[in-house]
Amino acid sequence: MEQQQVNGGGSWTSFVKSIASFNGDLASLTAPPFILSSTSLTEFSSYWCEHPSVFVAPAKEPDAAKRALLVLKWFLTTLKQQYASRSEQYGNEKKPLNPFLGELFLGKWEDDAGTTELISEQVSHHPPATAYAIVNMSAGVRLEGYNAQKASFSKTINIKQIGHAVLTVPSPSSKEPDTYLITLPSLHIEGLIFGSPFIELDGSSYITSSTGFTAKIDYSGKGWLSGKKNSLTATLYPTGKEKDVLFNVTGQWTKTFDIHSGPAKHNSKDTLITSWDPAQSPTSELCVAPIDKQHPLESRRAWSRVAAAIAKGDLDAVGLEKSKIENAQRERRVQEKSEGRMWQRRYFSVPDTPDRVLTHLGPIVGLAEHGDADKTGGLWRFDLQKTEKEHSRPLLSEDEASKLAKELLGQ
Ligand code: HC3
Repeated sequence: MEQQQVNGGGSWTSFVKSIASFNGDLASLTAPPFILSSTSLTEFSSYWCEHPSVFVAPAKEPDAAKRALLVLKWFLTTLKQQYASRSEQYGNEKKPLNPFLGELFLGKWEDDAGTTELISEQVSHHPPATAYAIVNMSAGVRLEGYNAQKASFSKTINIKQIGHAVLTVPSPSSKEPDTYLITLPSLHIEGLIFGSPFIELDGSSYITSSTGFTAKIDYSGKGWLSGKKNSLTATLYPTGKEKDVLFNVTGQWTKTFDIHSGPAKHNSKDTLITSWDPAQSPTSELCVAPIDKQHPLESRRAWSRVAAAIAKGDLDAVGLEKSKIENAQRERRVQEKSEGRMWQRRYFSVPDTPDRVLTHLGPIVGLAEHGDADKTGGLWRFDLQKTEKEHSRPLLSEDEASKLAKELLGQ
C-alpha cells in the first residue's frame, strides 16, 4: 500500500518516480516526511564502536595473526549498527540530516573497556565528508577515518563509499604500533518500491595490516550466493597469499557469524573458533552532553529545531529551520572567501607530507597514496595538537554560545 501524504509532503510513489531521474546528489532527494530522520550523518561515526570491549580486544592479543583476526571480528560486529540499526529501530532506512561544515558530534562510552572517546566532525561540505576519531587511551587503541558517498541510480540507489579508516593497536613485540587500513563496502537500497527501504551491502572490502595480514570480506544478499539477506564470507591470509587462508568467517552481518580456522572447505565443529550473535551482545550506550551544555556546533543542539519539526511532522517548519542553517552557512562561506580565510577544522587536518599508512598499505587494497583526497576535500587525519587545544579552551558562556549560533546557524 502506498504511504500516505503528511503535511504537504509527497507520496512514496512520487518519491520513487523522482529517484529515477536522480542526479547523484543524495542531499537533494526530497523524501516524504516518514523517511526523514532527525539524526545527522556526523552521528553515524559512533557505529564504529558500539561494543568498546570488542574494539579494544586486539590490544591484549600477543599473536599477530590472531590480533588481525580480532580486528576483523570487531569490524564485522560494527556492520549491523552501521547499516541495519535504523531499519531495525524504525522499520525502514531513513534519510539522515546533511551535516553543515564544522558540525560536531562528541561523546564517550564508559564501560568495562574504560573510557572510549568519540570525535566526529564535518570537515568538508562540497563534497560532503565526515571525519572521526575513536580513542581508548588506556588500551592505546585508536580509530581514525573519514568518509563520503558517491551515489548513482541503476534499478535502485547505489552508493559507493569513499574514504577509509585506520586502526592503530599497540604491538606487544615492537615499539611501533600495528596499523590496519580498512576500506569501506559499497551498498544499495532495497525495498524502495515497497516503501520500506533497507540497506544491502555488496562487493568486497579489505583490512590490511602493517604486520603482514589481509582480510577480504565479500558481501552478498538474497538470491545471490547464499540466498540469505546480509550474507558475508571473509578470509584472513598472509598479505599476497590469498590462497593460504588462516581463518574464515561465514554468516550474516545482521544475525550470527562463525569464525573458523583454515579455509571454508574444511569448516566443521572442530574448526569453529567462536561465533558472534548480536542478540547476545548488547551495545554500550554512548554518553552525549545534554543539549543545553553542548557547543552550538554540536549536532543535536544545532539541529534541535529541525528535529522538533520532524517529530511534529511539520514539513514547513522543517524547511524553514533547515534553510536558516543553510543560508547562514552560505553567508559565512562568502564572508570567508572575501576575507581570504578558510573555515578552521577543530580536530582534523590535511597533513602536507605523504601519508605513511597509505604509502605502505594503500596499494595492497587498491587505494592511491593520496587516498580519495580529491573527492573528500582532503586526506583527513586526526590532529592531536588541535584536540589538546580544543580540550583546554574555556567553555563558552551562554551569551557567546547564542552569538555563535546566530552567526553560524542563523538561529
Ligand atoms: C546512504 C545513506 C547516507 C550514508 C550512510 C553511511 C554510508 C554513512 C557512513 C556510515 O559509516 C555508514 C552509512 C550507513 C548508511 C548510509 C545511508 C543510508 C541511506 C542514506 C541516503 C542518503 C538516504 C537515501 C534515501 C532513502 C531513505 C530513500 O534510502
